[in-house]
This record gives sequence, structure tokens and C-alpha cells, in this order.
Amino acid sequence: MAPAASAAANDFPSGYQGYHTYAEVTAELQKAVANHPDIAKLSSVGKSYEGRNLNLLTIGSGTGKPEVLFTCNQHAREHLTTEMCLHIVQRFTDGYATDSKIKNMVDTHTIYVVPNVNPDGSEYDISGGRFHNWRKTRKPVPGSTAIGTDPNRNWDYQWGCCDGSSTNPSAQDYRGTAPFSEPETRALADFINAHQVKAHIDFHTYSELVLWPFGYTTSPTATGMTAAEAKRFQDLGKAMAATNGYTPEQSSKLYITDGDINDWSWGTHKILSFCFEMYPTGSNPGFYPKDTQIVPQTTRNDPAVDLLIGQV
Ligand code: 0X9
Ligand code: ZN
Repeated sequence: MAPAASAAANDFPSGYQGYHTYAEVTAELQKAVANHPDIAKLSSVGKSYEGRNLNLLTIGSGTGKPEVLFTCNQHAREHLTTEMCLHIVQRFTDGYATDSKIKNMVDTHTIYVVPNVNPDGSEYDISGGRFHNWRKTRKPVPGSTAIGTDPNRNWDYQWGCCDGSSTNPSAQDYRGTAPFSEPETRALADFINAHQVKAHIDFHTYSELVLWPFGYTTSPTATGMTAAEAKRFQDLGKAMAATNGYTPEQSSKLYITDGDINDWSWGTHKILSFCFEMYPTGSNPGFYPKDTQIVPQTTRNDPAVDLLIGQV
């Protein structure tokens, strides 16, 4: 059965109107392509449950180059991350003609950006002109009255293995009925499976952390993670954190998760995959910093983004 139509959100509440709604993100991506057709292309990795395109902006000018992926907004209310992905798009397109460092990165890589992995959730979060503190997707859970699965517990690597997610459909970290039960994670995984991504950041808020796999175990090494590989994550994670002032640690040190995107990306494809938890450090302002924070908190990650791209 087709999902019920859900109205597009008109805008963010007052004090937050510098944030981009899904329609505004799409318009900005179209503008980036119109202004830079030689290096930017807009497509999608698939559709959300409610039928929105999962926009994919590809930046580059050739094939066979190392591929780097940036994903944002798996969690609905983490709107600052969408702005992070939009900032990456704008910096690498608008900066191409004037900044030789950016030109060099673009000429030697293919950069993929998915600003809204969970657009149904983020539109719901701002619906009716107020915030709803929504985290999950918007697909009803079969056999339950609950809505939504935590997309970052829905990835098919050690899914549900280790008490790092919930089987309760009402829980914030509900893992779903099966790995990739959500059309959004399925589509993004299919895209990654079909490409050669070497490095990745999945942006979240909040806590100002640089996190690396594995999240399902507190051990730094495991099947699929040698001591040398763990050291590479540690060294690069610390180097990136030194540029943005975040705290670097293995993700399980924060808490155990199973089925997150970073464990799957590394465990399945050996992608150098990090989770950045952006501004702020604490619950005030938590998930809802005013729009005056967009520029300082997104530009803050420029050196870390460049460092990651420079690795591959
Ligand atoms: O719980 C999550 O999915 C992420 N934190 S958030 O507050 N944005 O929801 C963190 C995932 C990183 N993995 C682990 N902590 N194991
Ligand atoms: Zn999150």
C-alpha cells in the first residue's frame, strides 16, 4: 500500500530559518549543478518511504578516481548535519574556480554527498511550525502502532548482535524487523555496494566527537579489524579531532551500537568510515542550535573533511 501523503514542511521556526527544508536543500543542489555543470551532478540513490528522492550530489570530473562519501540526517532532528552536507557541496563546487586546494581535491577524487538520508523524518520534525524531537524514519512498524525505525541500527552487519539496539518498536533505537527493513538504508547500501567508496563520514549531532568502528564491541580489534587497521582509525581519528576540537574515541566507548552505518561500511567494504557528532557538547541547545551556528559549526569541519579526502 502506498504511504499516506505527508505535507511538505513550510519552514523552520523563527530563529532557525537559516536551516534548509527538504525542498530548499533540493533547490540548492539544483543551483550548484546549474552553476557548475562541469563538475557537479544531481541524482538520487533511491526513494524514502514517503516517496522523496534521496538526493545524491556527485562532485568530480572523471572516472576511476578514489571515491569519498559524506552522509547526513540519518536522524531526523539532527538538522545541523544536513547543513554540513550542503556546506560540503557548496564549498567544493563554488570553491573550485578560486581555491587551488579544492580544485586539486576535486580533480583527483569523486565526492558523493547525500544531505538527507531520512527526509521523511526531518520534514516531520519541522511540520506544523514546531519541532517534534523526532529521530527515526516514518514507516509504520508492521504489526504495531509504533512509527519509525532507527536507521542507524538497521544496517546489516552484526545487526542486533550485542544489545546495542532495541526490539521494542516504540524505542528510539528500534532496529527494525530485519536488516535494511527501511527503504532509506536499503537504497543507500545498494548505492555503496555498487560503487568503490574508500572513505566516509556520517554526520550526527550532538556531543562533538570523532568516532570510529567497531561500535558493537568495546574491543579495538575483532574479526575484520586488525591491530594495524585499528591504529589507522585511531591515528586518523585523532588527527581529524585535532583540527575541530572534538573528542576522538572508538564509537563503542560512547555506548554500544549494533547495526550502525560505520560498522557495516568498514565490516563489509573496508571503507574508512567515521561518525562525527557535531556541535554542541550538551543538551542545551542539544539537537536545536539556532541558525547562527550553521556557518561556524560547518566550516569548523573543513580541515577534517580535507584530511579524510587526502587519505585516499
Ligand atoms: O546513536 C547513534 O546512532 C549515534 N549517536 S546519536 O546521538 N546521533 O544518535 C552514535 C552512533 C555511533 N556509534 C556508537 N556509539 N557505537
Ligand atoms: Zn544521530
